[in-house]
Amino acid sequence: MTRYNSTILSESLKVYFIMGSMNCRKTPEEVLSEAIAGGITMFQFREKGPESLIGEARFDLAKRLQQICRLNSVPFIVNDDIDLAIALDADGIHVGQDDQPARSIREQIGENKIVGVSAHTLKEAQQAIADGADYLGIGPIYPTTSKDDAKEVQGTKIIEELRENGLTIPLVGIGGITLTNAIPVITAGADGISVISAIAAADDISGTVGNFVRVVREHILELRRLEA
Ligand code: TZP
Ligand code: MG
Repeated sequence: MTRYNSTILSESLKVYFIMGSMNCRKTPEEVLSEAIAGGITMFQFREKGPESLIGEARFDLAKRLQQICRLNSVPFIVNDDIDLAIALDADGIHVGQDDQPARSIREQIGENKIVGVSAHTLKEAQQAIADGADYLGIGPIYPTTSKDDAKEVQGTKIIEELRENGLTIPLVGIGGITLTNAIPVITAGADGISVISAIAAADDISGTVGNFVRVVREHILELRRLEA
């Protein structure tokens, strides 16, 4: 069952930026501030992998990035780490299939927080919804170099399959999404796109985000016109 208002969440998923310090070519604070200036609609703190911060440094960075999000009314989501999400009173948490089960995450974090779950099949998606997910992350849609243990590339077909099977939960596509391949993700039925490298590694972060926002919104309007 979905607890979080799905219309609001669908808006927040339009351009969902994910990063940790290891994805950044300047300070994470600068990268996040520029991404917010460009118009990102949600942020996920994902500090993991060989070069990532640990312990107090990781906690302190999370807190600083959360503060930047708060000042700008951008929802702040924590990847994987339920203890960090609770300690920071984050707006929500995102978990994968290899993390704690979504049902237990929902029980620990409560009804009023956003729970996102990565799903790769219809069965995983249905289970995540039954376990209390508010939105699903679907991918990798395209090849990605930002996740070492990424599953097989799925293309946009998986999103179409979920919609054809009647799933109405907010969905976001992830994996290798760029300005030139974002539109098919929306056409397939996603509410938005989530992006690491095409934003974090851009020379002009705010300009790139602005273009993502424009491309996604214009295409959603176009789909609505075609449906009318
Ligand atoms: N989950 C599936 S693909 C991926 C994650 C976290 C990485 C997405 O990063 P990028 O750089 O946008 O391909
Ligand atoms: Mg995970």
